[in-house]
Amino acid sequence: MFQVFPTARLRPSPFFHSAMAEGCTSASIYNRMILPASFGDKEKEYSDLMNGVVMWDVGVERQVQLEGPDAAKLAQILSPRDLSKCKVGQGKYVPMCNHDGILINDPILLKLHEDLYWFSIADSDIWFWARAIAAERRLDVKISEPDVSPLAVQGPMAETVVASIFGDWVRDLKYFWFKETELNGIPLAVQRSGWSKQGGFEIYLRDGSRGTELWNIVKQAGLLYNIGNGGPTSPERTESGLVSCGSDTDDTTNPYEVRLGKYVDLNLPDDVVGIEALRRIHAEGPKRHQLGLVLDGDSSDPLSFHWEDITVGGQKVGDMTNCIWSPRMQKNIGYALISKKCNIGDTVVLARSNQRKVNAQLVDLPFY
Ligand code: THG
Repeated sequence: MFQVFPTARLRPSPFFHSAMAEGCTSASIYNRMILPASFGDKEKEYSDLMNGVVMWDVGVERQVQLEGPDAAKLAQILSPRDLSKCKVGQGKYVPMCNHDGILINDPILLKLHEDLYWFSIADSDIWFWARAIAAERRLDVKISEPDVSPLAVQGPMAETVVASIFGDWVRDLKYFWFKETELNGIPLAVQRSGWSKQGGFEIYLRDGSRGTELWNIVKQAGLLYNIGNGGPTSPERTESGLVSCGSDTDDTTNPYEVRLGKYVDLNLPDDVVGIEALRRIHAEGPKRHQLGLVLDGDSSDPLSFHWEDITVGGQKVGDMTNCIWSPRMQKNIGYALISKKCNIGDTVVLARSNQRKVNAQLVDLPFY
């Protein structure tokens, strides 16, 4: 029996003990934390997400908090998406780039007050990055990782469950908008969001000592709808075309290559990190793009744990960055990060690491 020990280097989320008690069987590491991935029945976890409702411990989605007179200024410096119209209570999906225009994270930004923001981050150390940039620019802003951990409720029945807990006001939340609230004195924020396209909410727990209590409240309310356990679901996110920064990207990938160009505003001032590089990349035209792959056959070993070469005529033209069995398509599908010379409709060859060569068609994303 393999065991891991939550420590300062592998921090448990406030929902960790509940997830273990519910029978979590596999996990991933994200932001130096344990991300529960499965509870032993992936088919059920997928079908609960598609047809019912699931709850996920996504406490690994850490918040990088910017607080103080220059918080808004720093938020804009850190992101090439125009934030000038972002309202208090609104969230926005924002690319984050380095000075070379390379994507380093793709957080959701939440504006809590005029001078208080959270970047709800993907898997990379943005806390360091934000502090360094703020110090170099001599900004008056405090940067911290607050005690805030999201619990996701996803699926077509998620709204019913979340409304039964908080009231009908949650039904009026627009996508990525949120409201600060509390439940039995537990401080929370509730947002319409989540890393699936099946609808739902994320409940941001703002007191880590009350994780089990919140878990039990959601579980209890969900019982009526057979709420399932699970975690961010690879087949669904792939079918839905969601980006996983750090999996679908490497350390040379810019936002234009992975369909995030629409979130870049090139007219922003020059002090935005990466904006000059992004203008150059945009003018020259990105060299690669992200397309869908539909693999031939019903290969029994679809999982790709690392990138695999895509070739045409024996020449490498790109990489397959993920691959998974799609229950909806009954095919192995994946993403290609591939030369602009290759396009939708083309057939390519996957030089798979197990030596087998598999043909695949390039298609548009998202699949659904
Ligand atoms: N929720 C919260 N934090 C997060 C994630 C989350 N941090 C890590 C990671 N997920 C951030 N990445 C994404 C990627 C995609 C989306 C959300 C977060 C997403 N994209 C939609 C799409 O691409 O269709 C909508 C984007 C839009 O149009 O605005 O939802 O899930 N708290």
